[in-house]
Amino acid sequence: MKKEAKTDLDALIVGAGVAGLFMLYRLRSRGFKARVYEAGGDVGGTWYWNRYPGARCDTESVQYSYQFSEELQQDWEWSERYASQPEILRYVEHVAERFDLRRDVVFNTRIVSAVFDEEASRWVVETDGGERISATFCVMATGCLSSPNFPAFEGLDGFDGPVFHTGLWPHEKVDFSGKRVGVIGTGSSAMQSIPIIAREADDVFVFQRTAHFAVPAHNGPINEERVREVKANYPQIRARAKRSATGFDQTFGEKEALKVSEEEREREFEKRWAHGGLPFLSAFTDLRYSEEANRMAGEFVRNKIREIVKDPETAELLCPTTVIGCKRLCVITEYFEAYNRPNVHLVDVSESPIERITPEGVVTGGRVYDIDMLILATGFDAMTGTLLRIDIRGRGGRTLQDKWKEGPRTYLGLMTAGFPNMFTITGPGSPSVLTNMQTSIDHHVEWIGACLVYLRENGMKSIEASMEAEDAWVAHNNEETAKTIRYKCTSWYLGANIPGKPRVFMPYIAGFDVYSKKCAQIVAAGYEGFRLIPRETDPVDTLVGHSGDS
Ligand code: NA7
Repeated sequence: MKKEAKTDLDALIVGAGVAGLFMLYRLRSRGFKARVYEAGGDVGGTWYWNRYPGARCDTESVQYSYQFSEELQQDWEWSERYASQPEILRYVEHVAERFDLRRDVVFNTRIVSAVFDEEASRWVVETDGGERISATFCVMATGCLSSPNFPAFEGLDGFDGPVFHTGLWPHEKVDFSGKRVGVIGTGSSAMQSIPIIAREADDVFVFQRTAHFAVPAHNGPINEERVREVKANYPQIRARAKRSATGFDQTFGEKEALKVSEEEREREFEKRWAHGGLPFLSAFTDLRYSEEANRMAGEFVRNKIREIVKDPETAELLCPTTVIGCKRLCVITEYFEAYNRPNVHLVDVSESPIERITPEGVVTGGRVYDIDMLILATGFDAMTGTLLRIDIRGRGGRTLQDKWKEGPRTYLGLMTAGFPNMFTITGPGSPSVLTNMQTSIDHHVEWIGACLVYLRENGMKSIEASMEAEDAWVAHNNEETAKTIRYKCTSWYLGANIPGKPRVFMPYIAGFDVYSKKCAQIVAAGYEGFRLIPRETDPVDTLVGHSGDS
């Protein structure tokens, strides 16, 4: 028999990463009783799991930080321009400690199901330990990249040595010395870890299916003058970030690459290459829309790779042929240089895929690559993977798996019709992974926090996206995506890295600035497109904003 559900919570939050912890803080500060359930052994989310060597944020540390507490942002000292995983984890732990958050987090506990009880208007959530908890609201702070992708390589289980996934890295140091290490994948995780592994290992074999674009981080000790300036101007910096398309305070080029001279174009690319990081993609306004402009930016990077990598054949293999910015641009430290080492070997698996794994190693192109240790840097079932692994059932017992079988459908990436009182932080349909995650998380947490206060103050028991508003939002998303050239190549944004996953461009592409303005307008119009149901009344008479759905 199922245990009786505990019913003491206003809100149950899934995930104690950057988003879930802030959600807890915000709801607590607004007088709600909230609790977080976390599969990991401590706080940190992404930064708890991704402990592979070289793991580092691709957002500058001074901008990859919470903004809800002025004291916190003034007190915390980052040591590097781009913080490493251990430092970010220490920061998140510090936040948990400083605001006494851990007392409301249940660790080592995975949520396996969440079922909406329509009569009680509450979510009944079950843990992997069989505990059942009921809460009025359920907030999924489950992260965008939290379900590691394990490709179905034949023979993987029979491999003789240890196998690690970068997204589930062990807590203990992995010793590569004297080892022949195989790395499958060449996305950010691989690019960050390969140069470090190569310093220790005897040999590193990198199995590359697609060459990814990357720009240098130019990481180093943080510039004290910059820190002083940032700390003196945090309100303005945060405000500028919120007014930008990317959620970063950065310089955006205002010209079109196709409308300037070759010299000016090269100068701008050089300047951005020398500055380092993701702002490279904002050099010109047409890089995301014009294939020709994009090709020019791509060619600039390819020429850099050709300059860095000494062996011309290897250099050519490392040169991406896709659209730059289509797959997530990687921000690297000495990745291409690693191929100048005699112990790093690039294996092209684009034409002849990995056939199988034997006890000795990796088989491709009819050859066995003998290795002692295998690293899967094979990415994630992004944005929907974690949500769809939970048995989520909304009105009429409809599962989220069923509702999203053709791809995710949401209103603003915050809610999905038929699943009242369930929110997704940085869910599909919101700018999320195309922005500074901290800006997007901050926005969603504040939006949800204010929404719950509004419901309480107005005597509402539930809120739900209307089907009509959701359909319109999905259509708007698709229209915006179709305008860009990002849609034309394979990436995890499109679900293309997971066999059988519907091809839907998941993040909202029109920019954080446009998006957050829309969210504010919707609230100002009385939560337009949402259905709010008062306590103790007939739902049919109480439609707010857009009316009616199925
Ligand atoms: P990514 O960027 O998804 O990279 C995964 C890599 O694994 C990529 O190079 C894939 O090749 C490769 N891959 C996946 N499956 C296979 C198979 N079956 N055979 C060969 N190669 C394969 O994940 P990361 O962890 O590096 O980065 C994720 C995000 O974290 C990143 O975007 C940042 O936002 C932070 P493909 O390119 O699909 O051909």
